[in-house]
Amino acid sequence: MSRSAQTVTHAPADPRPEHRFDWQHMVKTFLLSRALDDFEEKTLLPAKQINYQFSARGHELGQILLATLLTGECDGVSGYYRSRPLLLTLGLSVSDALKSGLAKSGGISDGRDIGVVFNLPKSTGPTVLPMAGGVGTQYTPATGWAHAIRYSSETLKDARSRGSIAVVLGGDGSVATNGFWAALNIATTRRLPMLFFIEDNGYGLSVPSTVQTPGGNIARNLGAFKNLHIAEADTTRIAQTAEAIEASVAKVRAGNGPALLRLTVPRLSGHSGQDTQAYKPASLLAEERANDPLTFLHHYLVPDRLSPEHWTALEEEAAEGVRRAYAEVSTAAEPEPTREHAMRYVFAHDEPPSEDATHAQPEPARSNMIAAIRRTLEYELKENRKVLIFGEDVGAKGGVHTATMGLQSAFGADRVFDSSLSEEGIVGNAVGMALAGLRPVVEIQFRKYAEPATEQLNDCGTLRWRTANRFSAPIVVRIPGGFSSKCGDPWHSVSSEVTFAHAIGWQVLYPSNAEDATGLLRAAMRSANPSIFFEHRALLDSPSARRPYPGDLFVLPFGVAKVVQSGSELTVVTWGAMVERCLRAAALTGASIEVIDLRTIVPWDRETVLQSVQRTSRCLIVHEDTMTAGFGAEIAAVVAREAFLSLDAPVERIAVPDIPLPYNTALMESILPGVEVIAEQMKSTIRF
Ligand SMILES: Cc1ncc(C[n+]2csc(CCOP(=O)(O)OP(=O)(O)O)c2C)c(N)n1
Repeated sequence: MSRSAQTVTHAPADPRPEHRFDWQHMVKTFLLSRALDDFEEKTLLPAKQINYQFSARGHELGQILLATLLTGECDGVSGYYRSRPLLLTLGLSVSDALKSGLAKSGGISDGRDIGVVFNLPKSTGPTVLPMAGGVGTQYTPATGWAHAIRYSSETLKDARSRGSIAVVLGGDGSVATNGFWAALNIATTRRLPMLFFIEDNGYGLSVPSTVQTPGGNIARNLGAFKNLHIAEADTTRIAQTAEAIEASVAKVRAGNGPALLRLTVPRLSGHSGQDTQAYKPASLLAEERANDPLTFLHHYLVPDRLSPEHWTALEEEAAEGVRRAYAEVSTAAEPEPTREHAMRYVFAHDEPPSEDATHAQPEPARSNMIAAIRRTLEYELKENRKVLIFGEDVGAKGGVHTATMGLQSAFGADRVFDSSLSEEGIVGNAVGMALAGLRPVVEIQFRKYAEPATEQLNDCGTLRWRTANRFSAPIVVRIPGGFSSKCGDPWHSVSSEVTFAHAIGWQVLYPSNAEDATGLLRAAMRSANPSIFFEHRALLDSPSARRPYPGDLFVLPFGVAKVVQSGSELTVVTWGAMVERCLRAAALTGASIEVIDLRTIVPWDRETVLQSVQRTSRCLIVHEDTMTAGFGAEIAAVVAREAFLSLDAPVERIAVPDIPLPYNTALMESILPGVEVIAEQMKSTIRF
């Protein structure tokens, strides 16, 4: 028997599972969802009261059946813009649904996000993870939730999470995304309790599903995928659909690893309110209308289980419920969201560390930076069982930079482990874990290789804001980068910390020595906000970055620069590997030069920089990132504006020109800010 024949299950034709479902309740929710779509499509959209409308018309049945089966205390669902029927079943109120579309205060996001991008926090029962606008982004966070369920139940012995599952909903277009494949790999290789719930309406916007996966059927194509239970159902067949959903949920709940269920559904409206569906032939539109699951549900229940009068009464009740909620929402003295309010919730406020914690308790011997990082990770792993560390090669090998050497054998493979080679997977997985309350610390092997994770990183940064403080994912992403002591190259030596400064919601930490690395990493691992922790490759074992290990309790505050050398003639602002070069350059000039190590890029210490410039009247910024729109440009703009009257010379910048770092070592050094070049610029700025 072929593998696909073994794993693809077609549910029996008509087992009539009527006793297991509260059909009347389901009809109510179905009709409510229809009434909401009707009201939006026929009233609010033409009146331009809402700007986005993504009708769930045609998708309701499967979602409602699924939602009624999410009975695990720690179940988590990651949905997308067509998932409103599921949310209505799980407790989203009609007025919150309407408020979200109308961009009113309250609702799901306080007018911040488009109406159908939902979330639903729950202290018990199914949580709906924050959705996002990007197709495919819903997948990898769901793997993190599934992983957290298993970790909580098996390692932390939390009885609440036992038997809980993660579910991710997606359309047939979404199966072409990187996120889908990253999540599928993670879920199947780790055999996670996760259900992929694919609602195949035959189109991704205007593109047919045959363009998304060969033959247009992802379930059939995945027949040979190991560790994946596969099922299919057609939502015009009510009993078959109910059976297939029930069986898939049960399979995952029983701990048999992940499952993928493909439901065939019609899309009965355009992709969104603006879409006329001109790309669909009239015969297909007619066929879709004929395949409306609501008609089939009616046949299935009326008159045997529900009288025609009862059905009609439920229809009227649903329409009336929507009208009533709209009347309340539109007339309520609900304040419009304000600008002041919209400025909140990018970051949570972390309590500053205690005075004691910021004082180093130095050991006699000096430690290099990588050993300091390893010790910090080790201590935090010991202190907090919610800390997990993963990434490429961080397990048995201990990381290509050795930051996690020995940690897997000390703490076990459930705490420190290798990930698949997918940066989107690593970050999205971490986001889901953090949403579930764990404290993941992930390693991206080299700065450039964070690029595949860009979407997950950006969405993680805006998560607290988008959900108006309902959710956050405080992950730590360790990223080695910059030139190495031996050579550079375009792949392993990228800096580009400014990219993360520009991404909203990230703390960006860039230590120049072992002591600061310890204090900043520990602070990041305890922060309520996500952090990028930049590890400069040339500093990991450089003598200049060695410091006595400052102790297991040492923590540094963010946004507090260090004046590493005081001076009165020039302020130099720098960070990372340039700190030491600037100190050497300053020594060559014989002038009195203040050197400030910024230590954290977001937040950055404006006060220390501005106070220094006000005294010295001159400012030079030195960084390794490329010149154009490097972070130096931001500092220069602030200094030019805020210290304008104090300046006796133009604010100067030295940075790498706008080219990648070359491999040839001498060539690389000619590109990097060199000690002599820095010294010359220092002298000329002082002379100006
Ligand atoms: C990454 C990304 N690319 C493109 C889009 C624009 N877009 C929004 S929905 C959509 C089609 C998605 O189709 P599918 O996943 O099948 O879901 P359906 O709308 O059919 O339910 C596209 C192209 C997007 N939101 N995100």
